[in-house]
Amino acid sequence: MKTAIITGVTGQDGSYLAELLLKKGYKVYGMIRRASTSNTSRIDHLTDNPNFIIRKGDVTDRSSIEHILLEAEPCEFYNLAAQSFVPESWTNPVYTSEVTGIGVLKCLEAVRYYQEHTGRKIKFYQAGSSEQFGKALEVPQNENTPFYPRSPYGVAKVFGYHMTRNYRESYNMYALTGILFNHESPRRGLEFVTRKITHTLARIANGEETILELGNLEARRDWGYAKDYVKAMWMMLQQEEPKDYVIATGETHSVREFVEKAAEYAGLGKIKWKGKGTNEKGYDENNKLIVKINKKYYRPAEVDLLLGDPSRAKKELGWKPKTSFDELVKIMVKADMELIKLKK
Ligand code: NAP
Ligand code: G4F
Repeated sequence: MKTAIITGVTGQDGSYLAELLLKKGYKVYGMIRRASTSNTSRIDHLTDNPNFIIRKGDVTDRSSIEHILLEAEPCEFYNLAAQSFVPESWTNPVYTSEVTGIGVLKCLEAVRYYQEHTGRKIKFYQAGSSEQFGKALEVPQNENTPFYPRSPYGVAKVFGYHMTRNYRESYNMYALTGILFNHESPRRGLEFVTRKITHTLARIANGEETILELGNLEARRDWGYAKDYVKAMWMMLQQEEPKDYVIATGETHSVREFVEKAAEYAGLGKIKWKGKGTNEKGYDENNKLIVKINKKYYRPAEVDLLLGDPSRAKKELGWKPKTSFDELVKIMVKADMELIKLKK
């Protein structure tokens, strides 16, 4: 039986990855951090599985990583833990660097030390991000595109990427970074733009909310489905040689397109836009105001356009995204409409 450790198991990706590995017959150790209120809603449905073991820990505390390594004796280690919300990284830049950047180094050091002292080998996955490309120097972005991060979060991810590559090259470790473009799902946190849109529009459609307030409608992202993307993480670690891979759909859409599509699926009809810039407003098919701009959601520095080129992953892993942009929006709106009805 293969054993894997997942840090960040309570997050969107961690929960889908745990499901995938358990289905494949793995024993999964999930690291969770102590919280004063429950943070396990995305994995509660897995806790009856005897092959799913939860251990307390924190990637800023190397000793906690070492304890889990000694107990689990894993063959794969997925580091998904991060302060992952970009705006928060301007509010708490040092904290973000400690968790999202130095946390990677602590995992790498703990794995290196464990390998040296036990003679066992571990395959290490680092959750990299398209935010590393930031103010992208070429379009589309692939594994050779230079990085130009635009936030403390992006900088921390670049640090994690370079550390992972350096541990691979210095210590001959099996360590790689998956450079994943935005991926979403009904389990996405409510502050990220896609889920904020689908959840708020579902509430508006159900008469529980009136307005969706957003920032930059023109930002473009390459959005995929999280379930497709965790499969790519696993596939990367099944290769003979460790290599970094871009995982993306190869399509880009604006926030505006996402809102328009989601409004249609939520039964609000085709949005009519009036006004310009921060005065722009969106009206539903009954001319009711449903979208407006709030300056507080603009960022100090924006990533305007992300578009990934997943050719290497397609060729070498045989991976390709299964879920289209339209399907993704539909899945998320449907899930939020059902959630709102359940709560009623
Ligand atoms: P997420 O939902 O925000 O989950 C982040 C996870 O990290 C949560 O389980 C969180 O625990 C945990 N965590 C935070 N600080 C920690 C610490 N100090 N020690 C241990 N665990 C900690 O993020 P996600 O969307 O699943 O993303 C997973 C990873 O992929 C992250 O590293 C993210 O930066 C990266 N990534 C995501 C995307 C995307 O589009 N989703 C794209 C590229 C890269 P709590 O539940 O207790 O907060
Ligand atoms: O959904 P977002 O907050 O995601 P962002 O910043 O692209 O980061 C996500 O994807 C990264 C991969 O590229 C991950 F590494 C990272 O951990 C995270 O998962 O914002 C997307 C875009 C931005 O351009 C933002 O300015 O949407 C724009 N936006 C417009 N109005 C908004 C809003 N974003 C948020 N969160 N909230 C708004 O009201």
